[in-house]
Amino acid sequence: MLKQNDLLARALRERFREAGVFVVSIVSSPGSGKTTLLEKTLAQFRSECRVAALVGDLATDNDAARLARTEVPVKQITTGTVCHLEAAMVEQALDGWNLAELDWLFIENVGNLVCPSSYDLGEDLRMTLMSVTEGEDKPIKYPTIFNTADAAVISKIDLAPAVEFDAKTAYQNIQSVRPGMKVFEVSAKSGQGMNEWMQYLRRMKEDARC
Ligand SMILES: Nc1nc2c(ncn2[C@@H]2O[C@H](COP(=O)(O)OP(=O)(O)O)[C@@H](O)[C@H]2O)c(=O)[nH]1
Ligand SMILES: [Mg+2]
Repeated sequence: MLKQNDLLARALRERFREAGVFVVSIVSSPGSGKTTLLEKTLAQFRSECRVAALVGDLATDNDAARLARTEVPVKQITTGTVCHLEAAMVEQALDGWNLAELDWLFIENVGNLVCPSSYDLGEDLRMTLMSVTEGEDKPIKYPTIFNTADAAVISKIDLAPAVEFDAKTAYQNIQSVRPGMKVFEVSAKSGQGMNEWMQYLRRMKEDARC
């Protein structure tokens, strides 16, 4: 099953590359701020670049409706009882979209710190979010999700004082499971850290225009 997913993900990655679309996936526990960060990210990109998003949940198309307000193409993937997205689901959701007309594709995975880690979706960049309200120990309790990501975002940084977030411990924990991992502190509410986050994305795509 996993091997089949890997083969499909490899084919997807090749398709994305040929079409010139840069694919970013986001994983985290439910409620850590994936959709909110994506709403802000899509809104910033859409004036200059061609962006689209896929969003996975077990049920409802609430998140797709939220993201669609940014007026970019969005599709919801409902997984039923499955706690992660698979390459086959992504491939199916892309049906009818011309990838060559896109610069960026964002994929919000199902909220879960365990299942998504072992499923390659063909993305170029995988981000793990961890909000300040979840506790500093999540990287060491769920190391695989951090190990399989390219960079981490500490989200809801505006709430750090209210929950007495211990940034030093959080960084130590991230670095202990993934030495050298790049970490961003972001608040999608206040906008703090959004510039650094957007700059990082653009740098990773290596395409100055978009
Ligand atoms: N204070 C604060 N709340 C946030 C931030 N980002 C998201 N939230 C809130 O956290 C809750 C869950 O956010 P959502 O984006 O739906 O998380 P998701 O389940 O990971 O997609 C919502 O009530 C958001 O308004 C943030 O940067 N700061
Ligand atoms: Mg969401």
